[in-house]
Amino acid sequence: MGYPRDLLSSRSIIKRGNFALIPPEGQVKNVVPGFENCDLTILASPRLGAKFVDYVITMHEGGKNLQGYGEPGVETFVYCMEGQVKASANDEAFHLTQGGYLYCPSGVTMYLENAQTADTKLFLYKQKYTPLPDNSRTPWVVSGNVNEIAAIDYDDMANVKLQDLLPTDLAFDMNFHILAFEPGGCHPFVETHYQEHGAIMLSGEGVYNLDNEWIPIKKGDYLYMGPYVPQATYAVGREPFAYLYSKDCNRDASL
Ligand code: UGY
Ligand code: MN
Repeated sequence: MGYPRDLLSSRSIIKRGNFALIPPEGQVKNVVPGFENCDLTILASPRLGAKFVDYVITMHEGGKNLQGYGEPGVETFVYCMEGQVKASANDEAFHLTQGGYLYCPSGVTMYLENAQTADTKLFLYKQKYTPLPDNSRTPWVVSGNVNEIAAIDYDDMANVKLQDLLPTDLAFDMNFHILAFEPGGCHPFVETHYQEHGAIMLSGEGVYNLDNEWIPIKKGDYLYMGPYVPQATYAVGREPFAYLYSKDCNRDASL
């Protein structure tokens, strides 16, 4: 990096509690104990108004967290964007390649280790788990790969596909999804909802409406969408505009 080649400028937009765009160019490295040989950036967090914490991590050769990630009462999720990682939980190993993911419920520690000499890129998440009021069901460890999950038409539109990564079971208080829009595809309406999202753009380009501002977004960008922020997108460019995002679910609003 060093001296800038032009006037300093940024595509970042930060509106705490409402929405935020954090493009890769502005991201800085954070040290988080337990992660070794990793470039890690904390994205959304309670400081931004989110109830969860999202990170992007580049694991270099030998990159790992063998001290364990997770804490009591907290659920965690990791998604492999590029490369391959050996993940483990409850003494079970999961070899995650591009599109692979692992969810660990509260009480289960996640261990991560780069499984190649080249860099591996991960998206990581944690949130305090909200149990069911009667504690009748609790979530379990889930692993899979989005390349093996059926993509269904989103709201009867053949040019927009949705994938659900976690079970649609009341035990889970959140889910991860991938939405993929063919160029020209769009949301059926501008959503305004109670739930919040953290979203990492996996491919393509779109123009995103956030609180009625139209903002160009592309692969690598991160979006935080707070509760009730109006949101929708039109996909542009030449390849599908796809993003991985979290959404809270299955729980009543608390007073
Ligand atoms: O599930 C959702 O709320 C999703 N359609 N939101 C979004 O893409 N911004
Ligand atoms: Mn939404």
